[in-house]
Amino acid sequence: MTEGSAPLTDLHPRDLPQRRLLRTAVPGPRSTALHDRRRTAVAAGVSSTLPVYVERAGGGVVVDVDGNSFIDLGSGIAVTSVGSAAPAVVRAVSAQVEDFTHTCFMITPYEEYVQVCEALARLTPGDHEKRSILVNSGAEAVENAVKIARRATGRPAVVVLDHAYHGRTNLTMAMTAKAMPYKTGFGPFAGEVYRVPGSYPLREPVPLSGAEAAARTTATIEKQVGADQVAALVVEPIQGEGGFVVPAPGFLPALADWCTRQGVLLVADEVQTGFARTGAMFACDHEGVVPDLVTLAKGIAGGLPLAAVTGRAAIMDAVHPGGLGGTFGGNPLACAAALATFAMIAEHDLTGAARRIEAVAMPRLRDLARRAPQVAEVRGRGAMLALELVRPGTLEPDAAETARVARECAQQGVLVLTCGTYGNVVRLLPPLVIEHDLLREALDVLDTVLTGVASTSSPT
Ligand code: PLZ
Repeated sequence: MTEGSAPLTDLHPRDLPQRRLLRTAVPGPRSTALHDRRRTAVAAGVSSTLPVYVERAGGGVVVDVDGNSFIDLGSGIAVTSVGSAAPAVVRAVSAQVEDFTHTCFMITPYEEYVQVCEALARLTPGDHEKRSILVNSGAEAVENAVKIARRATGRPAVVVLDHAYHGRTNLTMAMTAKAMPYKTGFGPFAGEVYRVPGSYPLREPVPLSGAEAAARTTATIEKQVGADQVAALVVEPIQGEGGFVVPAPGFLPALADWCTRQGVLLVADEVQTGFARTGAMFACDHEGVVPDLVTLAKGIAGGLPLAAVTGRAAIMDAVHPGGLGGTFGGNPLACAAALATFAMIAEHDLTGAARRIEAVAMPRLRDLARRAPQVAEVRGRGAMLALELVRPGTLEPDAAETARVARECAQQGVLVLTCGTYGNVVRLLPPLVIEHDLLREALDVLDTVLTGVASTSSPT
């Protein structure tokens, strides 16, 4: 399944021009017609950020049914890090689909599942012995991490942080912080989930070091839950949906130390941050943190649905045979895609590519922040970057301005996403294979939209 050393030209679908091009208004007539049709068939609860209907996507662009070509700064929410329809992924999946599409690993297993688990043991933080289970979505990975942690520790409680996002299933809704749109009206929620403060440097009433913020977190757990009741502390090393919140340095290591002392399992939810996105293979690697369990999804398989829990062998193997599973978990097409994705990350140095994206974008965003008074902070790592928007001169979140920025960028052919507990964060998650000229062009558009002034130069 591993590709030989692929040429650099193999990064994008060959016949898909890497350019921004607007042929119609956004959305165009074909997208508008599809959107009308959709309303009569698709549940209203599923919404779309930008109702342009996609015909093709790859490299750094998404092309819609009206022929508009958008610069993609979203990667389908941090999924297509190797690009959509990455040639190596297409080849691997095409070969696999000819062999077999499904047998169910719980019925008659296959080598690709084992290969993915071997690779995850090698790639994830720490050189201890590890085991993995493959599932279908980030939420399912988090669910399984909690099952495993409870079974291994014999303890009931799960602790999560303010601003956390862990999914939309019943248990993971309880673990997710934000009520609207994720939880409102969907209760009652799973029990034994406790929320405590984390580290959100911009919004601390008093500046706190990472160690001080961690002391607040662990003191709250000790007081309100009791450390000996806690199976797992589940933490996103950089919070995703909650606002691309990078904790103060030292926060994660201090939590890891406390967990070790208390026999609490540290679960790193690397669903959004994983697989080279932040300029390291995993965000925990930036601070040398070695979690007991890691949840993985999104960027793992070049766009195919796959997720995993990887963790210490003794903890993972505490679960009785038959205790974990699912019909589709570790689907062979998704496994083939994952193996091709891992090979692409290594062969094309995509962790380095994420750092190079940061090197291009960060100075531009910092310069922009000096000129755009609504930008309170620029933050993030690698190709996971964000601007938090406020009413100028205050820290009051400005969700309306954030929505305007995303809408106007789209109208100018640049796809950016928003996030944040307060809906006031513009986030940038380009595919790691995006060409730098295309990235610079997208940043020019973002600059114009935020400042109202046409930007011409790229100070890089
Ligand atoms: N953990 C850290 O970021 C998914 C959610 C989009 P699934 N984030 C995008 C939406 O509105 O549904 C996510 C995450 C972290 C878990 C998940 C859940 O992953 O694959 O969406 O279930």
